[in-house]
Amino acid sequence: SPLSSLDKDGFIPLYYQIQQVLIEQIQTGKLLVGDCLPSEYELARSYQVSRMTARQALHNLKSRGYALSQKGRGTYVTRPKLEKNIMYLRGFTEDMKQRGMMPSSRLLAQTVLSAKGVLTEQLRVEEGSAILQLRRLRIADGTPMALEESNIPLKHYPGLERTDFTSESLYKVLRNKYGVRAAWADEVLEASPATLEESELLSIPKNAIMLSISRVIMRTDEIPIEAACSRYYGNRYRASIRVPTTT
Ligand code: 16G
Repeated sequence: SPLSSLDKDGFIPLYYQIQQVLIEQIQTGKLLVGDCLPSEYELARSYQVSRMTARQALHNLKSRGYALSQKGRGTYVTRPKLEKNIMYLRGFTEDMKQRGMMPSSRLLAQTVLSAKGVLTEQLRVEEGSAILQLRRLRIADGTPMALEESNIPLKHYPGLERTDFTSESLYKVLRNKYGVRAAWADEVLEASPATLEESELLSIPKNAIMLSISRVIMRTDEIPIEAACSRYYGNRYRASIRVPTTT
């Protein structure tokens, strides 16, 4: 029953729990496109919550594209948006712009090398196949934020090595020139002290704590886009995610 499905003593807000129950019903087909959702009043009554809480849950469903309200018809389920932001993986340039900061880079190296070892597995290419490697210092509003190494399999992106990455965004080029769309990434986060080179390039203390984010990012057709490692100075950066719950 609705009553037993809410965790009233936990720290997950009630509106969020209700919203997730409704989303699950939509995703599993218990509620179909065009079906009416319970009204604010009905939700409040069956979950024993305030009207405000019920309203918030419905509001979120609408803003996330699951539902629409129409006078005289109530709130009904709509076709979900084709692409949702959860799977949208931002590059550094885009990320900084979104925060209202001015991104720039210092290109430390741009080389073509032949794949071996773990890179062949990550990028799913044969030994010796051509990889474009970029090493960049990533800067936001004039402050160096991270040292980044990117490895891109040229097999899938021929000619990419001729782009001048002094100021270009890698993801922008991949998107605009190669039509690449990112689907998902495997990421590993770990902490370690800065190397001497890193402390000099980032102008940070020797042995400063770095947050390393390594990732392999994949296209919708399961072809690898990039194997990368970004090393952020721990005092200038932290990572956060929204963890979905299962209801
Ligand atoms: C991010 C990515 C990095 C990618 C870069 C592209 C992480 C940890 N790293 O920094 O892999 O190469 O964006 O940025 O997310 P760009 O489009 O500005 O070149």
